[in-house]
Amino acid sequence: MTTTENENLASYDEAIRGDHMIGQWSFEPLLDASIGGPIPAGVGHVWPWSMTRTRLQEAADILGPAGWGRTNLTFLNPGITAGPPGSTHTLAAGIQIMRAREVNWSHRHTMSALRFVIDGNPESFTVVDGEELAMDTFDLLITPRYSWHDHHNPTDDEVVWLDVLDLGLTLSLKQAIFEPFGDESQPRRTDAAQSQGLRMKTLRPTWERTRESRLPVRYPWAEVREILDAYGTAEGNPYDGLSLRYTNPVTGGSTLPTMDCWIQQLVPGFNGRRHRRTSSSVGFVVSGHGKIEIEDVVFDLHPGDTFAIPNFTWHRLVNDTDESLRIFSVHDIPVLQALGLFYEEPHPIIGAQPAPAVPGIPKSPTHRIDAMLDKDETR
Ligand code: 1HN
Repeated sequence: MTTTENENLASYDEAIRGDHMIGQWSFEPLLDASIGGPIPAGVGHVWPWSMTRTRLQEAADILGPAGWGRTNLTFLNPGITAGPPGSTHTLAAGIQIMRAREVNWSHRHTMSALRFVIDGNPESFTVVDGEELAMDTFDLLITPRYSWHDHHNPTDDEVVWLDVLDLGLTLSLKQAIFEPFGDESQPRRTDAAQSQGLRMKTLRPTWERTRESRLPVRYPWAEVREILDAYGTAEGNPYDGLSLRYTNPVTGGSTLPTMDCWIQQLVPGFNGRRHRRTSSSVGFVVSGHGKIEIEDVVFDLHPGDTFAIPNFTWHRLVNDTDESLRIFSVHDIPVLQALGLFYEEPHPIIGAQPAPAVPGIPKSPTHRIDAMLDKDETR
C-alpha cells in the first residue's frame, strides 16, 4: 500500500470507529499472533508456602473474625494485568484460614468452588446445601455453582485450606450472581435417610431420579491415600506421572462442570516430558519436593507451595528426590472439552489410552469377540 492509501485507510478506520464498527483487517495482528495456538494468559508462577502462611496470619490478625466474609487471600498471576483477577485467566486459587470457634456466614454464588484442606480437623466442617462435610487434612470438598455454603470451626485450633474458584471464567462470561443467606448458618439436614452423601454410593433408591450435578461431594483423604497406595510405584504416563481425576461419584465425569481436580503421585526419579494444553491449571504440593519447568523458568517445589500453569505453556514436572511427590491440581479442561477447544501437544494424553485389557484371553482366531467389547476396551 502506498502512503496515501495507508493514510486513507487510517482515516477510514477512525471514521467507522465513530459509527462503532471495526474492519476485519484490524484483527490481523491478533490473528497473526494466534498462528500455531492460543496466546497464553499470564506466566508460570509459584507462591511459596512460607510467604503464603505468613501473609495469611497477618490477614487473620488485621481483619479479626470474618463473620459474613472470609479470611482469604487470592493468588494473582503476575502476568495478568487486565480482566478479572486470578491465578490463571479462568481460575482463582487462594488460601483461607478459619480461626478457632469461628463461623463464616452462609452465602451462595454462581462461581463453583472447591476446598483442599491443608490443616484440618475432623470436627471442623463446611455445610453445602444442608450437608455437613468434615474438613480433615487433605480432604477435598466441593461447593458446586449456586450452592449455599457456610464454614464452621467449633475447635480450639485454626483450620487452613486452599480454595479454587472458576472466578475468571464466570466473570468473563458475565455470569456472576451472589446471594447472602441473611443469617449465620443455613439449616442442616437432620434426617440421615435424606442425605445426598448416602446417594453418592453404589446403592441408590430405586424410586428416585438420580441427581447428577450440583452434588456436595467430600473426597476423604483417607480414601484417596488408600487408592494411591494401591497403585504403588506405578509410573502412570510419561507426562503427568500417576495422575488420578476426582470423578463425579454419580456420573464418573468431571469433578465439576467447569473444573477437574487431580491428585498426582510422581515416583522418585520421575522426569516428566514437556507438554502443553489449551487448558490452564493451578497446583498445590501436598508432600514431597521437586521442580516444575514452565516455558524456560524452573521453580523449586516444596510442601504447601501453590503454582499456576497458564493455558498453552510448555511445562514439565520433575522429582529428583528419593521420596514421592504428591500434587493436588485443578484444571479448566471440562469447559474446553465441552466447547471442542481442548487440545494437547505433542499429542493427546488425557483419556487417550485404552483401559487395561482382560488378562489371559487367547489371541487365537477363534476368539473374535471384538463386537462384544465396549469401544474403550481391548482384549
Ligand atoms: C468465597 O465465597 C469463598 O466461600 C472463598 O469460602 C473465596 C473468593 C472470591 C469470591 C468468593 C468462600 C472466595 C469467595
